[in-house]
Amino acid sequence: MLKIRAIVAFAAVLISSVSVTADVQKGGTANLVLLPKFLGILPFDQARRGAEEAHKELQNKGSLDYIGPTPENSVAGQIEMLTTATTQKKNVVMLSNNAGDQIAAAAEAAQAAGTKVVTWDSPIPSGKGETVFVAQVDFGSIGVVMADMAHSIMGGSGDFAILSATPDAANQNAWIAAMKETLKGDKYKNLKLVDTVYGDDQAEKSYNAALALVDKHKNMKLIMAPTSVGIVAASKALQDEKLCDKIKVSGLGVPAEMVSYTMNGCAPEFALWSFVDLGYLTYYTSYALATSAIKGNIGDEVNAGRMGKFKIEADPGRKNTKRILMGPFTVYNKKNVEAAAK
Ligand code: RAM
Repeated sequence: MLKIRAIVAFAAVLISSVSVTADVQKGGTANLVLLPKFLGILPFDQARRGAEEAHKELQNKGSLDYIGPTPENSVAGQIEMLTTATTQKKNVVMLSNNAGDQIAAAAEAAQAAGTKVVTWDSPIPSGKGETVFVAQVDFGSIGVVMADMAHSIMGGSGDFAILSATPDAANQNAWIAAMKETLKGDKYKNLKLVDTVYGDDQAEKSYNAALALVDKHKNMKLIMAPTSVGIVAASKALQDEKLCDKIKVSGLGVPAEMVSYTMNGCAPEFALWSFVDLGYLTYYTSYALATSAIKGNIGDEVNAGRMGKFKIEADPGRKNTKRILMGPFTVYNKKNVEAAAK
């Protein structure tokens, strides 16, 4: 009996190791482009680090380019760069979309010419021209996490406002919609969302937008910023104005950039996922597509090295689109932010 069990166990190990190596072959050739919303901020640099880690690990004989527009020229710049990558016959463009559906035509043209478009961080809302979206966390759950942070920071009642990124940003727009949905629940009935403004993921614009909110809404208790740029700018604005005892900040931010504001009470709670892992998983997915290990169909499995296996599934947040769900979320506060910031 023991012997049989041992044989069965051994066979299981064999089978699982066969499927591991069959999935993604190292040493292939895939020319990949990592195209964030724009260059110059920490989350996208972290995603690049993850992609480079995967690039080395897979011994890709092809190239990994990291390109992006400036924040000021993000929408037009991304469309132009996607079009250029298509002309250059790149295998996959890994896109964090800042252009809403304006980029769909360029993405469809890319697909028609043989360049796949894998989105990460921020999808193409309609899914047109998109092979699959690598979702950092479930977009619906971002709405719940933000509503819960607002609820706990404001003690269950009060006015608050949103300081978002750009008005076109597909990810922020989806998260704001998800939060509004969550706010309909009884638990949140005393929370009042009084305004939504945009700082375009630019530090100075976001800083000024935060100050304008303060001037306009005298009873505002919280600024919710679902952007790593906006949350830092709002925290700094309130700190500079010595308003942190009256108005708090929350949202999505990078621990290394938020640690001082969390420790001094300006931003008691915020959340994020790992952008390094997001870059790594996106790279594995794109490499698997480029080397034909997967086709990009629902049910296809990506064997993503140190992160394990991920399945392509229907994206519950967008009609007729596909996603790979990464996760998890981490909520940061005084207890864990210092360790995460190191
Ligand atoms: C900014 C960008 C990015 C978003 C984070 C939370 O860095 O807008 O797309 O995911 O904030």
